[in-house]
Amino acid sequence: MNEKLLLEDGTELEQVFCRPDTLTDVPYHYCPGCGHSVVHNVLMEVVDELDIQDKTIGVAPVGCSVFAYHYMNIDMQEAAHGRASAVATGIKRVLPDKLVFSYQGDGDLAAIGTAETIHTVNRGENILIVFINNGIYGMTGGQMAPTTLPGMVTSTSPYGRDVHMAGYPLKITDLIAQLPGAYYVTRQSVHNPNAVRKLKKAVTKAFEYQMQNKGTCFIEVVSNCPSGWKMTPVETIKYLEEVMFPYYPLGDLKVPKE
Ligand SMILES: Cc1ncc(C[n+]2csc(CCOP(=O)(O)OP(=O)(O)O)c2C)c(N)n1
Ligand code: SF4
Repeated sequence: MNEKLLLEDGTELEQVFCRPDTLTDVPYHYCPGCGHSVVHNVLMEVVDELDIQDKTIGVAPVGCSVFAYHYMNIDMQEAAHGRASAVATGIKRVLPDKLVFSYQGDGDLAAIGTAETIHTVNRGENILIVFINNGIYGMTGGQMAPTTLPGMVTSTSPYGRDVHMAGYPLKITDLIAQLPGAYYVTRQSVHNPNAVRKLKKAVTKAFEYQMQNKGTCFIEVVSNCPSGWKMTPVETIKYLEEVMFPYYPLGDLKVPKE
């Protein structure tokens, strides 16, 4: 980055963006407009900029991002559904000098993995947990997740989520922020360039805190699932702004005191 590009006519251009070395050349399998790919880019740009490619270990979930290890050019470990934060705990304890993160969807982290998530944060494990909340089980056909909004239509709630039958959406990030082991908890998104920049800052901070052994950093990204929501990518952005963000407000939930 910040290299000069010389055009054929002699014009010099400053290069302000390039594909980070930390992303492989493998094309993403994600649906068009899906937030997963943008979050992958952000994570790897930060790893690139902090020059930590050789010491970062990611833990991939089960869900649409199950193949994250194909794209992130770092050491990666696959975890069973919901167990990514427990696997990340093991890796970090054995290799404390490495920077470890788990990457998990809402079905993975807030349904089957609820216990692992809460206990990992409660122990204050010195890892980063990246939580992609698209309000649905994307990979398996768009079923209702704990995070599905009231009235939201999914393949298992065709008349909309009925809270009297299925309960209320689980704001697991709000719970996490109450735990003493949580050092930095924030809710971000990738629905526009400004949001992407904010997410990048949050990821950078989280890795820096991990270098200082501060405890668990938890970043929720309120994301979209055009296929599961049965919307165009543009329609999902409107839905995020008008429906998802009022329920899952963006911003920091817990910031370090200093
Ligand atoms: C133990 C176990 N239970 C259930 C499944 C089936 N399964 C695979 S992915 C998934 C849900 C994924 O949804 P989410 O974590 O929200 O990620 P997304 O696909 O939306 O990114 C489920 C239920 C599984 N693979 N293993
Ligand atoms: S099903 Fe949804 S979460 Fe999965 S890749 Fe497609 S848009 Fe993304």
